[in-house]
Amino acid sequence: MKTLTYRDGDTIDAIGLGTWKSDSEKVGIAVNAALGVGYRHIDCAAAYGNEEEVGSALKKSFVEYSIEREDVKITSKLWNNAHKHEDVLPALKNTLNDLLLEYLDLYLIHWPVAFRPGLKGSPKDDTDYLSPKQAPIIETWEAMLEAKKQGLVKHIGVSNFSQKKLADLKTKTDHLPEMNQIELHPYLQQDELLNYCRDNQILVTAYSPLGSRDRPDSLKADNEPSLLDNKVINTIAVKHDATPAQVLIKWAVERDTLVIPKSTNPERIEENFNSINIELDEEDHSKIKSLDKHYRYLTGNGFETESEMYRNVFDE
Ligand code: NDP
Ligand code: 1BO
Repeated sequence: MKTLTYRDGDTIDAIGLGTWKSDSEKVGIAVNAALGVGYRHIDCAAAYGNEEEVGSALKKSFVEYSIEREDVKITSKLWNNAHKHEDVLPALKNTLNDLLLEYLDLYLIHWPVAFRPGLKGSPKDDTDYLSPKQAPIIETWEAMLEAKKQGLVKHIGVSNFSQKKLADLKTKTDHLPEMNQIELHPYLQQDELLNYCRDNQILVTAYSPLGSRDRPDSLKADNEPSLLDNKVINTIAVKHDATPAQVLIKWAVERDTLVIPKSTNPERIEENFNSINIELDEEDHSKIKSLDKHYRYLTGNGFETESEMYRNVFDE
């Protein structure tokens, strides 16, 4: 498996397993199947509500496949309701407890938006948020640095951060995030943000690489474009005797990003992992380049406030 390298020389496999929307009954099967076929990178989050099941599956699979803990890179994310400096370590410790782990390999600030501490579910109105003045992102970030100092996490980063938000953070700290996890696929290629991250030695993880078609309807637009049914992607798949999902995953890998397709189906989990074996050529890349339409499956609209407090999460 191709690996990407953090600033300190540590590495992480390019293809990982996503776990958002993987329901509690199925996520354990998915994690077990993934580790069985060779995945060594699992993407989790407190907000996915399934970390306990992921933790049990990790424990069982480590024994079943004789895998050492240090050979699997496990990511989790700080939810929006724990951005206050004093809430970060307790939230991380809950996640470690649920995942049955002593440490995480990577901990990310999930979104650049702060909810009222401990808020369950989605915000109903502006009173369910903390403004950037009440919960400055630099204070959240300093708590993430403290978590790393204490050895609870090996690497720290952010998710859903625009170039502007990264640049703002850069003016306030000498320790830039090591990772930015963002939506990336042929319809949303984000070359500028990718270049900024590269220039600042920030690794990038591509989420929703297959178009996230199992998202709840409330997060879907009418007539949204399908990546898996795209004609260009399907033609390239036929050319390489591969599947459309494999083309989308390998495209992300060949752009030197990490990629975390979600599946709870053991056959598709294996298919996705095997995408590493196909090789796209220049013509494929140039055809895929022309598909960019700046289309977001996850708009972030659900995190925008009526007031000016949080508007336009991605600064576009
Ligand atoms: P994906 O783009 O990975 O798509 C998942 C969907 O694709 C599911 O319906 C899955 O079905 C299906 N699928 C998986 N493999 C195949 C295949 N080979 N052929 C056809 N269909 C397939 O969506 P996600 O939005 O889940 O993104 C991936 C991961 O990224 C998340 O699970 C999460 O870990 C992370 N993420 C992070 C975000 C953040 O804010 N940081 C936001 C969104 C995602 P099935 O399970 O039945 O196989
Ligand atoms: C709002 C959904 C976040 C998935 O990571």
